[in-house]
Amino acid sequence: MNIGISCYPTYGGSGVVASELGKALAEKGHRIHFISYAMPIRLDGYSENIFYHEVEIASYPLFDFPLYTPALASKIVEVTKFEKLDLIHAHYAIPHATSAFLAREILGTKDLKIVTTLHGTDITLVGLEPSFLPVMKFSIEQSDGVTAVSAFLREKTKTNYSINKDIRVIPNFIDTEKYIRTRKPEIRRSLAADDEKILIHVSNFRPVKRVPDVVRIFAEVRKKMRAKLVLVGDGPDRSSCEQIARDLGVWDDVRFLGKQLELVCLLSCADLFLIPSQSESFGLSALEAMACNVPVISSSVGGLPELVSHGETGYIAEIGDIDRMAKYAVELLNNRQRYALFAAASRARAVEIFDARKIVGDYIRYYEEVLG
Ligand code: GMT
Repeated sequence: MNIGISCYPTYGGSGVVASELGKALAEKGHRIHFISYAMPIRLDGYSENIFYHEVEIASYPLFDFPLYTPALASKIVEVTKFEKLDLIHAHYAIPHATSAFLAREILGTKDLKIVTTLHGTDITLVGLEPSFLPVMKFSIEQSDGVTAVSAFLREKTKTNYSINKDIRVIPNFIDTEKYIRTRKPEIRRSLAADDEKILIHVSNFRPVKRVPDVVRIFAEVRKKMRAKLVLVGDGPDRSSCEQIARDLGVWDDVRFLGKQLELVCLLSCADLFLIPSQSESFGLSALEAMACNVPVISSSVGGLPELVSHGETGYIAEIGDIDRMAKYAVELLNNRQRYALFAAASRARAVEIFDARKIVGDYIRYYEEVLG
């Protein structure tokens, strides 16, 4: 197949999923054309089947804002004409599905099929803005195929936008051969002493992730045991988290590592992953941890209960219930036997349900269905 993929190229999970899917499809011999305003960060290395088409956004004194949606549509038109795309896969509905629809109208053909994957805040937050909602609903309804990364997100889409269309749940995935725990004693030693546990969190530090809760949970855990907290990523809440760590007297035990590309070595040193989000349609970072044998403590929102199996691969608590999450963490870290079971079950769940080989196959079958 000749497949166009439009996505955000930055650190967000939707760009990661789009890039990993494209790479896996290219390995199977499909020709993949990424269309975006910058090179997706995970598109490292050369592949004869991967092509990147950059969207140029013209500026003009009259334009107060960059006009990305029409620029992307024009690029999709160009790539479809010259590369004979069978299908365009839009990751994160705004504006990718809208630009794809516009491109298809301009081309005047029904031969270019549109598959839209809903990722999270495109449905739960941004799309609900009155200034976007009608366009979102329309773009989803006009797509030939729609997938959601969790059953939670499918239901939210149907109820919030009154959409009756069939939405297929295809969960996020991970390459469990790449995401595998590897002993890294020198890195572990740089993060914590031998008798200390390591708790880890990875995110873009946006308010929706509730990273301040991560620091507060850690401060409670720290009262009961020797431990370090490793925070990976950066974003608007980083400064307040640094302040909270100082206020709670745990500054010396928290490592702010900022953005990191290589996560496996860090996850391989960790004992527990914390994800107390306010909203989370899937939680890709938690899956990455599970694949590296790291149990997860999460909030009970969105798609997290579809990923974390309570009492088997981790624990789930209400949003903001810092005491309970800290209690779960201490209990698990202090129970060597139960911990070993949870760590093994985390890896097993990642491999059995969310492995790339299985899920990429689900996408290919879905494309074939849409192409008829
Ligand atoms: O919505 C966001 O925070 C950004 C979005 C993205 O595009 O990066 O993340 C969402 O998509 C990820 C990949 O499917 C999911 O793992 C995240 O759970 C989801 N984020 C939220 O729902 C908050």
